[in-house]
Amino acid sequence: NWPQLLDGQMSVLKEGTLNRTKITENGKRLRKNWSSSHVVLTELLLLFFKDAKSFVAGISGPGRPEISVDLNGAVIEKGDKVSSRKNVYIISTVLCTQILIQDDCTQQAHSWHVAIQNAINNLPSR
Ligand code: I3P
Repeated sequence: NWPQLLDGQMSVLKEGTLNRTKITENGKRLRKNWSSSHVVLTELLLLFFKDAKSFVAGISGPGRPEISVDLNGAVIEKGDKVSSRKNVYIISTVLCTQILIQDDCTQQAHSWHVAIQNAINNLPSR
């Protein structure tokens, strides 16, 4: 199992494999490009790594995340309307970036939804 602390700063709340695609970046629509990703949820960030190996390599080292989502002000909702896939959730950030996450296993997808929503609800107030 992974260390409790990531670079001594962030606790890992949940991690595992999910399909993901970015559909909007800074308000600009992107072409969907689904791929499998090693996803790491921390108290403040949702991180998407190429694979588990690059997560182990260290967040600031060679294994830095491909996508880093700031959970502050972010919203997660069901994404059925934006994809033909099942169990899709859409995460929208303050800076108008949107990521879809998906898993064929309804249970898995649901547990990620719950975990991410909880992390958003539990963000330290400023
Ligand atoms: C897209 C690809 C995506 C699909 C998307 C297509 O085509 O098939 O998988 O999204 O549908 O446009 P292309 O490979 O040519 O870019 P979903 O799998 O999420 O349905 P969309 O245009 O309705 O978003």
